[in-house]
Amino acid sequence: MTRDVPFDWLWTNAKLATFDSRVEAPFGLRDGWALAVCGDTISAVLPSDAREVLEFHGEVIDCQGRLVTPGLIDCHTHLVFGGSRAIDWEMRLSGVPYTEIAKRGGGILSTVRATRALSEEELLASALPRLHALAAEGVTCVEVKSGYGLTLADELKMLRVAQRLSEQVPIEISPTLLAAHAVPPEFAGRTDDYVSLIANEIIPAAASANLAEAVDVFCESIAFSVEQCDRIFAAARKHHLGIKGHVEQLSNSHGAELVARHCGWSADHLEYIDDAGVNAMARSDSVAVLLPGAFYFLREKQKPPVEKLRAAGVPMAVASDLNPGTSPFASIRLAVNMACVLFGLTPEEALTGTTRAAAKALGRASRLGTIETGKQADFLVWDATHPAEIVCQLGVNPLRERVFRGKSTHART
Ligand code: DI6
Ligand code: FE
Repeated sequence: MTRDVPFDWLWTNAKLATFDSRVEAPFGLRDGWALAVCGDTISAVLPSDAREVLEFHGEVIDCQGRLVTPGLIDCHTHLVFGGSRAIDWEMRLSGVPYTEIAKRGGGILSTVRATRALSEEELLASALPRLHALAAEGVTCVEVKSGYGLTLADELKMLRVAQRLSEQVPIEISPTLLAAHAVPPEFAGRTDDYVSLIANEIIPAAASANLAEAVDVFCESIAFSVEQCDRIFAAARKHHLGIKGHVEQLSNSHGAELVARHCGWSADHLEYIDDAGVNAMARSDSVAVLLPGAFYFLREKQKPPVEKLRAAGVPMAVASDLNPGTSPFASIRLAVNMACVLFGLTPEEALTGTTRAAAKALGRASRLGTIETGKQADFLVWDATHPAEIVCQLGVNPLRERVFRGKSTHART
């Protein structure tokens, strides 16, 4: 074995879909290659017939030609919540629009009531099955938002639950403070006062307790204005937190430009983004996060302008938006499938959207999202030979082995 590359494990005879942008083949494919792991890090990516591989005497895992991808990253979820919104859905199916249900005190606020009523333990227990479902599909990193507490104590409770999830499941959590999700009933008619509470108290408390990495907002006519979101982002930046925004989902309020102006990690949804928004995103380093689950479930008609985003070179991520009201789907594979069928992404773009681009949308591009030397050893072995197979057929899970930080956490014999 070579002296300069330390290996603990060697995964050989793999079809590596590296998603490394420097590899010119589609999906960054390297057929017949090997992946070396040292501790929790990828220590080398090299051909299976390289001298170092042939001379290695440690633990060798023969992938027998199977497809290996980076661990999947779900970069936008609201997976911690109480209650169910099946009744809302029934109403919407009979013709009542989402905005009307929200105005009647249903929608987000009914989930707020149910979430406030649960203890931290109960909230944790209710979130675990959703997290297990994502992990079983190969998700190794997931963003989790608060936003159903809307008081200092309840937002921090949600963020503590998000943090504790990673003690229960081998997965990396990226916690996001979304106190600006809805105006809580106590602040009805006093949105600016609630924004002050977020900027002056909730953001500083979450930052000092190290419970959030980023701050998100719902920038929409039924939620917070661009000016209010601007105040919240300024507070977030003061505390060195990343910036994310739910923008242009139901109408165009120029939220994407605001995110770009604050050098945000991502602008999410984007169905109604206009040319000025696309251009602003192209100039900034922000990722466009597409959420086809909500588009499908709300039976929206306006699609995000994928061709324009593509032409402008804006990186596109795809996420589940897992939440009780508008995207109740604990499946990243379904989100990728929908991104292709409903939004017109290619399977390569959509899978890049749950690997390399998703890592960037969570400020983790240097550590996660591709199979490259030096990155965290999060990868998946699939019973598949072409990447499109892993998202084409749903209902059968082709995941064979899930490796998180170097260790196998799920193996099918
Ligand atoms: N946009 C969404 O799609 C979710 N939040 C948001 O700002 C919906 C969340 C919910 O309805 O509970
Ligand atoms: Fe969302």
